[in-house]
Formats: sequence, structure tokens, C-alpha cells
Amino acid sequence: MIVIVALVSILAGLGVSVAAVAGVARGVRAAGEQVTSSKTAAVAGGPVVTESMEILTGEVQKERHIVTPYGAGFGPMYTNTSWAVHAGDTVVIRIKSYDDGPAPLTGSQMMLDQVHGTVGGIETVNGKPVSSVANDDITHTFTVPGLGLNMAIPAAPTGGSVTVVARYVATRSGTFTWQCYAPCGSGPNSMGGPMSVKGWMEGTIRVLS
Ligand SMILES: [Cu+2]
Repeated sequence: MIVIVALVSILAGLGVSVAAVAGVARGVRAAGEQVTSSKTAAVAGGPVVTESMEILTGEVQKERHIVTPYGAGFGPMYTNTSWAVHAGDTVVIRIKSYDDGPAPLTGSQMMLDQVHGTVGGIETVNGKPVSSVANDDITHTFTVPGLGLNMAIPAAPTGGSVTVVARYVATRSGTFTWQCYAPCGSGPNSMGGPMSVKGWMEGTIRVLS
């Protein structure tokens, strides 16, 4: 029951915030198209900043000699999981994933196959704009309920990577938790293993005023 209540509040939060963000996004799109990456270019009164994250599989962790408390090569993990931006910034969120194993969303969380709260309501997958990802192809999500933001991460080709990019205009200041809602872990309901390791499939975004 607790899970259901929590989920309903997450979904309600997304719906409300998407409507709030949509108005901002429309105003930003035309100016934003001319800006690729810069910390000083003004868009909607704020600079453009880039936050790059990766999703590393156990194999890539081994290649990079990343040893976790659980040993080398233990499940997928996000990098750069906590970051801070300023209200008014246009944040380019770039997520490069090496994970080729889908973890389709189930139940009410299936709505997280839709991109929410980004500029234009889209993300790009290897440069191609999309507003959703086929659920069978989803490996992870980058979901910030308090900001109404959701990105869906599709499977990478085996041995390769996929890059998902979206723009987000930070309008609300505060500290927000993000989480992956795809059942990408191990054990019961695939919510064990990586999904239960602090800092692997969740983190904190601070929007400074
Ligand atoms: Cu995940």
C-alpha cells in the first residue's frame, strides 16, 4: 500500500509540474536552438550549463577499474549522480549509457516511457528527437518527481553506447531527489542489487536561487 501511495504522488507530481514547465519551455525553444554548449550564452535570462552522466555496466566498471563495495562489475550504476545548477539555467542533461539489457516499466510506472518536463517535451537519442521510448526497449529512467522531469533511457547496442540528451530549464529552487524507476536491479521485483545501492540509481539535484 505504501508503494502505491508513493507512486500516485509521484505521478501526480509529474502531471502538475509538466503543465507548469510547458509554458516556460515554449518560450525558450526558439532562442535555445542557436546555443549548443556554453556557460555564458544567455537563454531566457540564464546561462546554458551541461551535466554529463553515464550509466556504467559491470563490464565497463571492470574496464575502468572501478571497484565498488560489492566488488568489480556489480550491475549498472549512474555516474555524476548529484549536481547543482542555478534557477534560470538551461541545463543540458547528457546521459551516455552502455547498458544493453532492457528493464521494461510495469504497472503505473509505464507512463515513464514518456519524456516529461524537458524543453519541447523531447529528448534526443543519438541525436534523433523523440517524445517517448518503447517500453520494451527501456533500460533506465532519469526521473525527478519534484521537478516534473522524466527522461527514458533506451538500450544501448551490445558492446556500444547510446547517448540521450535533453534540455531542462530550472525554474524552481530547492533540493530534489531523482531516481531510476525501471526495475533494473536484481532479486525480488528487480529492486535489489544496484537499485538498492545508495547513489547508484538515485541522487540529488540542487537548484540554487
Ligand atoms: Cu536503473
